[in-house]
Amino acid sequence: MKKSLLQSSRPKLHSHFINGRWGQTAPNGKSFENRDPANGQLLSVYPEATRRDVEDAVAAARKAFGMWRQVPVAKRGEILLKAMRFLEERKEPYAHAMTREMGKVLSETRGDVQEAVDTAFYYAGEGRRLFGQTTPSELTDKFAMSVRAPVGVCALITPWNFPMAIPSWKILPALLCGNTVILKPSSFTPDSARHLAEALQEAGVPDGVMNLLYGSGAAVGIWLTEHPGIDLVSFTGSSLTGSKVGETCGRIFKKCSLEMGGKNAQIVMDDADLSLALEGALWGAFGTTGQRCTATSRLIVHERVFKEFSEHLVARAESLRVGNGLDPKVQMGPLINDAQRAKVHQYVQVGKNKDGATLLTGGQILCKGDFENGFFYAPTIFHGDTGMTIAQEEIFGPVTVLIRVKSFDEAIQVLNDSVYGLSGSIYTQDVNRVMRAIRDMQTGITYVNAPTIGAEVHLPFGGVKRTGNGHREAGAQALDIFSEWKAVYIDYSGKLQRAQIDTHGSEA
Ligand code: TXE
Repeated sequence: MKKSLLQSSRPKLHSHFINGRWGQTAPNGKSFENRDPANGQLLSVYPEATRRDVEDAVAAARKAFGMWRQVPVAKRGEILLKAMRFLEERKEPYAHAMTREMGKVLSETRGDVQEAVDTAFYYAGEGRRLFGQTTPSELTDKFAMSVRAPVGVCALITPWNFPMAIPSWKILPALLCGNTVILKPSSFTPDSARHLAEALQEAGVPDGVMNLLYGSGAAVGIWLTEHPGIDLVSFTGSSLTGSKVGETCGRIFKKCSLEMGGKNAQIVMDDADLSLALEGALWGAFGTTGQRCTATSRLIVHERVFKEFSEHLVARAESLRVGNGLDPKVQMGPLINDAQRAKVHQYVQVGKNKDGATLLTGGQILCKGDFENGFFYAPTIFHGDTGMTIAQEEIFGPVTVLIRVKSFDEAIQVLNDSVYGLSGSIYTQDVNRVMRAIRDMQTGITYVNAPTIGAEVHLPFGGVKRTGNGHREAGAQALDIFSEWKAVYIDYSGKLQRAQIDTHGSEA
C-alpha cells in the first residue's frame, strides 16, 4: 500500500460502550485500525476489549436486565421507534461512512441503513403485540395461556457484510423482548455498529441495556460465548466459526442461534423471460461484490437457452463499472480486505486448475491505476459442473458458476446438491414448475422470477441444512429466539385437579 495515501494524523481512538458510557479506551493499549477497502485510507481506530471489559459489560447487562424486563413492552417499542427516526434522519452520513469502511456502493449502503430503519419500525409495532396464546384448559374452572418471557443477557456476534442491518436484526428484537445485549461487531466495520448504538442510546435505551465491545472473534467472541453470565448467543458469520460457537453453546447448554453460509442458485428455465433473468443474475452474483450469504454463486441454466444467456451475461459482467463505491457511476466496489481477495483468487485458481472449469470472464485481481490501493477483483464467470469445488463451497466474492441442465427435474436436483440451503430462485413462466419449485427447493428462502437476494424484514430469514441451526431471524419468527415461551395455568376451582387423570375419570 502506498504510504502517501495514508492519512498523516492518526484519527481519534474510539471507545467501547459499557453501562451507558463511551468510556473504556484500550487500557491494555491494544487497538486496531479501520481502513477503507477502496484505497487503504485510515478511517478510525478502535480498542480491543480486554477480559475486564467483557466482565464489566456482562455485569452491566445483568444488572440492567432486572429493570429492563419489567419496562412495558409498548414503552420498549416506543424507544425503537425513536431510534428509527434518528436512523432515518442520518441515513446519508451513515451510508457514506459504511461505504467507506465496507466498500459496497452507496445505493446499497443506503439500503443497509434502510433495513435497520424498517427493522426498528417493525419491532416497534411488535411492542403493541408480542402475542401469546390463550387456549381452553381440559379441566373446568381452569384457565390456560402462554406468554413470552425474555431470555436474559444476549451476546450478538456479527459479520462485516451488512454492518448495520445484521446488528439491527439482532439488537432490535432482543431489546423489544426485554433482553439486554452486548454487541460484538466485526472488526472490519466498527463505525456502522457505533452509529447504530449511538442512535439507540439517544433514543433512550437505558444504561447497561445495550453494550458494545470491539475486538477479535478469537478473543472477545470466544470470551462472550463461553461466559456463564451470557444466556444466549446470536451469531452470523462463516460456517467454520458458527460450528465452534454452536459447539461451545451446546456443551454449556446455552441458547444459540446460528446464521451461516450459502451456495445459492438461480435456475433459468427455457421459457424464462431471459432479459429479466439476466438482470437478476447480475444483481444476485455481483451485488455487494458477491459478499452476501444469499449471493447467486450458481446459475443453473436450461440447455436450450444456455448459449444465449451465458453470452449476454458475460458481456454485461464485462461492462460492469468497478471502483470506489462513493462514485455514483460505480456498480461494484472492492472486497472487504486483502485476505478475502486472496481467498477469492485462490478459488479461481482451483476452478481453473483443479476443477477444470472454463473461465468465461474475469479471474483477475485488479490492482492498476485507481485500483492500486484497494482490494478490487474482476467480475468472474465460470462454466462448470455441480460436483466442482467452485460449485460447492462458499466463495464470498464476485464469482459465479454457470451449470447447464437438460430439464426442470435436473435443475432442482442440482440446486439441492449443496450442503447449504439458504436461498434459491427460479425464472420460468410455467405455473406448474413454480409450484413444484416452491415445494422441492431445499432452501429457507425461495424466489420466483426474482434474484436470490432481496429479503424483506418482516419475513423469516434463514436457511436449512448447514446454513443454520433451525432458527430464523427477522419477522415475528425472530421473537422465538429472543424469548422463552412460558405456559401458565390458573386454577380457580378451589380444589386439586389432576390433568390427564381427572378429565378421564380414572383414579391413579
Ligand atoms: O467471518 P467469521 P468473517 C463467511 C465468508 C467469509 C468468511 C469470513 O465465507 O469469507 O465467513 O468472514 C466473530 N467465537 N461469511 O471473518 O470469522 C468475528 O469476530 C466467537 C458468511 O467475518 O465467521 C465476527 O464478529 N466469535 C457470512 C463474526 O464472528 C467469533 C457473512 C464473524 O466472523 C469467533 C460474513 C469465535 N471463535 C462472512 N471467530 C454470511 N453467510 O452471512 C470469529 N468470531
